Order: sequence, then C-alpha cells, then structure tokens
Amino acid sequence: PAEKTVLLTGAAGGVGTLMRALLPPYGYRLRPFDVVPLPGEPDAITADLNDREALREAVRGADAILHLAGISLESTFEKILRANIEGTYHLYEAAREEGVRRIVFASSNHAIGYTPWPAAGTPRVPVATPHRPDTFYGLSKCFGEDLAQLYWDKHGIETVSVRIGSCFPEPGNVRMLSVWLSPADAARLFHAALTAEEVGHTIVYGSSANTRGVWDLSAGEALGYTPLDDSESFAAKLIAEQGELDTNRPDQAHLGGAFVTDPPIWPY
Ligand code: 15L
Repeated sequence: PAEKTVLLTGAAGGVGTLMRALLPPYGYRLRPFDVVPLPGEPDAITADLNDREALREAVRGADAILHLAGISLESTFEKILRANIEGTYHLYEAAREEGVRRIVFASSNHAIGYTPWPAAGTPRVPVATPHRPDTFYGLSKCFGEDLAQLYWDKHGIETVSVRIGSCFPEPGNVRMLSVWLSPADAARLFHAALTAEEVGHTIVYGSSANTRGVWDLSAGEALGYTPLDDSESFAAKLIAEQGELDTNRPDQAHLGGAFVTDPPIWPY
C-alpha cells in the first residue's frame, strides 16, 4: 500500500519521540508537529495547537493524524484548558476543514482513574466503564473522547481513542506492571488504529499483554492489535524493591494510581 502521511502532534514528547523512531518502518511518512523545536528534523513544524493558521497548514494533505500533543500530567485547570481542551478542539476543526478522515487520539487511563483497582479474580475493566477522571488532566481526556464522538456523529471523522497506560521503555513501579504499554506495542497499536477499517469512534485500552493486566484489551484486538510484550520480566525486581501492589494504599487503590491523591504524589 502507498505510504501514508501522518501528522504527529506532540512529536517532541515522550511517546512522540518513541514513535518517531518506531513508526516509519511500518511505512508512514511522519510530519512532526510540536510547540518545542525539533533539531535534526527538517520537516518538523514548530507551532502551538492554538495557532489555527499554522495548524490548518500542518493538517493539509495528511492522510491521518496521531494526536499525542498536550500536557501529560496534572497541571492547573487554565493550562490544561488551553493545551488539551482548546488545543484538541482546534485540531478537530482543522481536520474537518481540511478533510482529514482519521485521527488517533492519545487518551489516557486517567479518564477512568477513579475506578477502584479490580479485586483479584474479577473481570477486567471494560471500555464501557463510566468516565471517572482523577485529575483535570484526566478530565481533558474525557473531553477529548467526547469530542471525538461528536466529530464522528456530526462530521464523519473517525477516531480511535487509545487510553494509554504507562508508555515507557520499562515499567517504573508495581502499578505499571499491570498498565505498562511497551513502546513496540504502542507502535503496533497505533498502526492498527491508523489502518483498521470503519472504526467510527472506537475507544481502546493501550497496554501490553501483561500477566498482571487489568483492562479488557478486546476492543484493540478487534482492530488488529496483537500485543507481544509482557511486563512480567520486570516483576521480580520491582516487587523486591517496592513490595506487592497494596490496594489499601491511597496511591494504589484506584486505576489512576498516585494521580488520585490530592495533591498527586510525585514521582508516581
Ligand atoms: C499518563 O497519562 C501520563 O501521561 C504518563 O506520564 C503516565 O503517568 C501514565 O499516565 C500512567 O498512568 O502511568
């Protein structure tokens, strides 16, 4: 199939940097976009999502958008409003104006972060669980998912909203043993989300095939995602250092981990 041009927002961020390395082998021509300059990337567009002129030009001619841009942790409501809520709205407007038909939206598990950690032996958490944001950050991801639904219903723009877990080269704590998304699996999942047919607005969880997984991954699998990694190889070391996950601890009682605590306990 012909190479697809994908606008990559948030290209300088954590996941964006990983995807700039991992997605081109799937046959994508990436158009990196970030508010932060990207040295060594001559095609990168340096602009703010709230600069509507620049954004429209960036979106023009793209086959799809991978929207990773935004603040990725809790912040003030005003900053989240500007970067994540208004920024995502402007991106969807630009897609509508320029006729881009597919967006993959980096949602987050923090859209459902106040969901209690499931007891051992109980079913995995379904995609249809109600929104329970744990932060203004998580609230902005709930907004993004609803915005995606609106633009599908009203304008026929398709979105896969990926509720990403912890996408780092390695899981950093015992909670992440359940919600880790390896960078290679993230690339597999984004590739499936960019290429699956007739997705309408589909919400999926983004984690690897973790032995201790807690989310129902079937929605992503239905798009063609097959996770190949498992955090279990990191389990013995992390548990020796930190102990087993303890749902009596305030920062381990809910899916969102330390994001539910007020103020959030950093590092999480
Ligand atoms: C997120 O949404 C954050 O962007 C990321 O930094 C991690 O903290 C991740 O969630 C997580 O839940 O571990």
